[in-house]
Amino acid sequence: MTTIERAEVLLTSPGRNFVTLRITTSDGVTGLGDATLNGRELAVASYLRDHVVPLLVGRDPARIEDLWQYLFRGAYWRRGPVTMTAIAAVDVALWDVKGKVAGLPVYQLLGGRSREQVLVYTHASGESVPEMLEDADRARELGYAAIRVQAAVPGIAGTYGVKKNGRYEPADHALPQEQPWSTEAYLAFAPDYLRAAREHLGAEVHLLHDVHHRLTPLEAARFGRSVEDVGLYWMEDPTPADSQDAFRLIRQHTTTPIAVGEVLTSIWDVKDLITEQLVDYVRCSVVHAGGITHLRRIYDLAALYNVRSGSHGASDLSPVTQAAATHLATAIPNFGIQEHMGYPDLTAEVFHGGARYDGGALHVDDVPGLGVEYDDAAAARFEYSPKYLPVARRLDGSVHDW
Ligand code: CS2
Ligand code: MG
Repeated sequence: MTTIERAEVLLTSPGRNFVTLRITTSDGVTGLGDATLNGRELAVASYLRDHVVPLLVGRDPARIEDLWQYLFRGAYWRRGPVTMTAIAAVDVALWDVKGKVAGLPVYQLLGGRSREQVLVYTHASGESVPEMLEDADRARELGYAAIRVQAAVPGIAGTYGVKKNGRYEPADHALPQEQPWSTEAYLAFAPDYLRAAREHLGAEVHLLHDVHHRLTPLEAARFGRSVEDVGLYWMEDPTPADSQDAFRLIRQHTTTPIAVGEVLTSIWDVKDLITEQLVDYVRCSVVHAGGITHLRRIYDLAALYNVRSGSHGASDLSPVTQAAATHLATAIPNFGIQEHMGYPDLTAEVFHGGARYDGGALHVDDVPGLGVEYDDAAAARFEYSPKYLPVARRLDGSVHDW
């Protein structure tokens, strides 16, 4: 019987930190899984190295579902981003192995093509509205039909989502950077710049906006109503999703579509959002929601309630996740849109292949598995060092959701 012979936890930092799990079978077949949890990478690396890898060696790599159940139910302590990211890394690596053994791309194992390509959206931002609009024009020139727009709020240094020197990387400090936040200033400013973006880009471009957990349910309801004329594709994370109930209030007051889920890591965390149709898109990701096996379950539940996928795909989700997400998005019936920020140039020195961007969409080729290869020699050149996401503080000094 073929067994799992080795499982390596690989840390590297080609332009940004990534954690990758590589599983090698007794037949010499390898599979990759992304284990990157931005700002908490070492927690997942240890969970894998110290508590999962010793349980994997000697097991049958073909038994993906059984291993998922074993790692989820067998841990006793379940759910949460660290556990579900570790399980995801194993799951995705085993789907990669299964595809290579079968000689099929992973999307074929998931039911085959439902679409020719995977529509994506990218980020446009600016320290000022003109700068944001210029960035959006650059995105249009690159072929994007869907653009997330974010502008710095005057007087609020370091507003969420605004690029620095042409790149957006929030986890860029050795300790959490404290950023000021003013809901009043944001609410007084954002609707106007979203309207300016719609006027500048025209009606045919999908416009998205990430509120990033900053508003109370009532503030989010009012915000959603105030921008209904903009015709957003979605407003994302309008309020923290710790309580799914919070979205009932928002839903009662606005028809602006809602997308939630990038920080939610299991079907139980989004069950009510889906079954009560409190959201229009679920943003859970392959890397943080238990892998292809679990995310497929989330999107199958969503399909029953006319909720579509809108998976998280920021640059802190590695090219392994982007490939796996594109395979899944190629196959599922209720695909909506996939986030695509691209990566620092150095990242491609370590991760070869995977999903390919072209003309506003991601594509996967018909190579067995996920189609990503990991270059150890290159990875060794980029040493991991801890980096943290910012912490937000209101103007009175109290902590706010970042
Ligand atoms: C953001 C992310 O892409 C998004 O929608 O919410 O940039 C998020 O802030 C980071 O992935 C956190 O690591
Ligand atoms: Mg987001």
